[in-house]
Amino acid sequence: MEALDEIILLERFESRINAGEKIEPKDWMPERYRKQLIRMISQHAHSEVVGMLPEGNWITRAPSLRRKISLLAKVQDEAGHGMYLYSAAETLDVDRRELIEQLLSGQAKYSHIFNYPTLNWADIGVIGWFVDGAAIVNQTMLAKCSYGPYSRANLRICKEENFHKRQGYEIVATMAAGTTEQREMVQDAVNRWWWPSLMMFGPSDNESPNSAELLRWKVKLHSNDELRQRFVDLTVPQSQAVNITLPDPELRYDKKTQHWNFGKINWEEFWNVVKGNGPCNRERLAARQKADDDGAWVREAAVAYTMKRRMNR
Ligand code: FAQ
Repeated sequence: MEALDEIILLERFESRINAGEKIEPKDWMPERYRKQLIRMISQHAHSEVVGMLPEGNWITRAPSLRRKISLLAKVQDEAGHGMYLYSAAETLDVDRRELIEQLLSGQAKYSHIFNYPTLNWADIGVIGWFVDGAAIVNQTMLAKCSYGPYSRANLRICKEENFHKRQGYEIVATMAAGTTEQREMVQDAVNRWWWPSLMMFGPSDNESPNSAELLRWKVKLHSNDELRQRFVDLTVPQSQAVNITLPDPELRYDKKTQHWNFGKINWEEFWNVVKGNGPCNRERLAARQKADDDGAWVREAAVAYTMKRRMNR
């Protein structure tokens, strides 16, 4: 009987998704859907929070007050995105503390891209252009996903990411039109960030174990490779507009498919970074651990304050 109920509930759930309805926290959902969402949303939240580190590193060295203000605002936005996303994950009956402990213990993943170093100011421009650009392509899709709280969080995030991308591209355009040294700095940053940015969309479709389930339940509406192609198609003309060369001799426009073909991605490098062996993995986790330790007294004070208020009621 229970199994039959489950089949009927699953059918109803899938027909709601196919009809374009949003699933809300109190609705019935299969356990796999809940687990997949917790995995993805928490990974996304951790990425936003860890993603503050490579850029935060340049706030004190921004070349002007105007640049400093916009970078500061961008990094603060990323903290905010982390908070929306942890809240969205909590609607699935999981505690944020548990998720943070998974990050600190190295059990939870976060985007591999944040394990690369930011070596000069041009990196800040290129991160906005490529990393936020890739994030927008991915999250514009996620803003239409089947889970209501995650969809709404992404809608808000995308609005802010658009500003991030523009501030990055404007830094790139300014430096690309500047002195020879500035142009060289941008080209060097582009050469280092291009391939890792393509990897942000995850492994190729035939190597992506989660995609089939996520596509079926409309958490993903496009595959990893489809989104990667969209990012390449959008970015090539932007690079041409600022006279910057993307480091791929195989980039060719295919008139028939109307897409830019690109060279082979080094998946060995990707998995190496995901497994914890990238240039900055240890540094990033140590920084998050320190932030967590330094904030312990704030959490304790907040709990004590709440308990005191409850006792006084
Ligand atoms: N890094 O089966 P799939 C941002 C893992 S936010 C590390 O294809 P899925 C904003 C994946 O978890 C950027 N691990 O996985 C910002 C899975 O392992 P698991 C983050 C990766 O979920 C900008 C395994 O590989 N965005 O940038 C990566 O179907 C600037 C097999 O892969 C999100 O998290 C990777 N790049 O597709 C902040 C968006 N790719 O968990 C600061 C939400 C894959 O089974 C500055 N997430 N893996 O052990 C997603 O859209 C998806 O989860 C994908 C991966 C597309 C990331």
